[in-house]
Amino acid sequence: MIKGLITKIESKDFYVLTGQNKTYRCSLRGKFKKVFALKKDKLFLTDIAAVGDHVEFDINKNESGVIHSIKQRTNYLSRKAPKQKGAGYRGERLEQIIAANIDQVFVICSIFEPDFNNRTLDRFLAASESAGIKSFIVINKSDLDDDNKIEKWKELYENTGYEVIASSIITKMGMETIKNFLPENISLFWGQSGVGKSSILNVIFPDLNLKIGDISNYTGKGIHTTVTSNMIPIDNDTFIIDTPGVREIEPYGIRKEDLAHYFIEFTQFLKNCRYNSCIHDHEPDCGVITAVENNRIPIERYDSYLRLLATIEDDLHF
Ligand SMILES: Nc1nc2c(ncn2[C@@H]2O[C@H](COP(=O)(O)OP(=O)(O)O)[C@@H](O)[C@H]2O)c(=O)[nH]1
Ligand SMILES: [Mg+2]
Ligand SMILES: [Zn+2]
Repeated sequence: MIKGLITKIESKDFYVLTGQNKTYRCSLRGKFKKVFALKKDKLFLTDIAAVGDHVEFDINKNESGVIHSIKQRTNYLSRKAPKQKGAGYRGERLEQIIAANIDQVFVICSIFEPDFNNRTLDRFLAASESAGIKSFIVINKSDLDDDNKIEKWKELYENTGYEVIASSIITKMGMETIKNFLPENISLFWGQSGVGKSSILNVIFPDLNLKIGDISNYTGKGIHTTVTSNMIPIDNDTFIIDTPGVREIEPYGIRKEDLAHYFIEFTQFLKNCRYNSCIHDHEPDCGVITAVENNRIPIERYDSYLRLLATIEDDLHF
């Protein structure tokens, strides 16, 4: 039995990297047919093995492998699987795992092309928080920021407690800052298509040669490729994960009554709510609503919160 790390998944092929720096193409043993994950006391049907999973496998005569066991994850990042045409609402793969066992997430957005969208950013942040993973915000394409929009957003998010890095692959702004956070960590680069995730990684690690998306991709009209996250070893303790294009994500498995915990600056006000079951929507004597009125919580973040709250289905558990 050999130990390894899943670095890439293509359909039913799992690419597993060993300590000897060799990658084997593996399949999953038959027993891994369905896996139910427990998240916030509810069961969900979920992906069986993900990029970042530690596995044990055997090698066949033809040098391909069979995975026998998957080590328990310390954490994992996921989103609601996109609805598939023809599939029932409760169809399989309700949850799509982006990657497992991550130290930190860089949520990348751009100020222009595509336009900065704070609600989209907040969805990525809430998903990372619900997975219990530290996240950084990168606002890229600062070279296109003609009317200084980045400054306002940077200040807003810094006040909530996030580290915000303004960046550009043209002027190289922010590249050293991002690079300095990476050593000895497993770092995942997440965000909408076209914001510059792969471009930034190519600047920081010029040997990578990651594929750069066509600018038309973020309009959603481009061809949808089905590649998964791609984990790249930098050295023995440093890994980066580039993620494929998505237009939008919905966090998965978050209950209405828990959502406020994933808006980090809300948490200090929750004790002021009159009702334990408060979802900070319309309830009287709500600590969050009061904080919004007193400008202690930015209205932009509360607006994101309400919109996200409205997308959480009550029936999505069994
Ligand atoms: N002006 C400008 N364009 C950028 C910057 N970063 C990336 N791009 C462009 O944005 C497009 C999408 O980049 P890509 O790295 O593929 O984005 P990804 O989908 O997030 O990986 C490409 O045409 C890049 O050349 C930047 O800082 N400034
Ligand atoms: Mg990319
Ligand atoms: Zn409340």
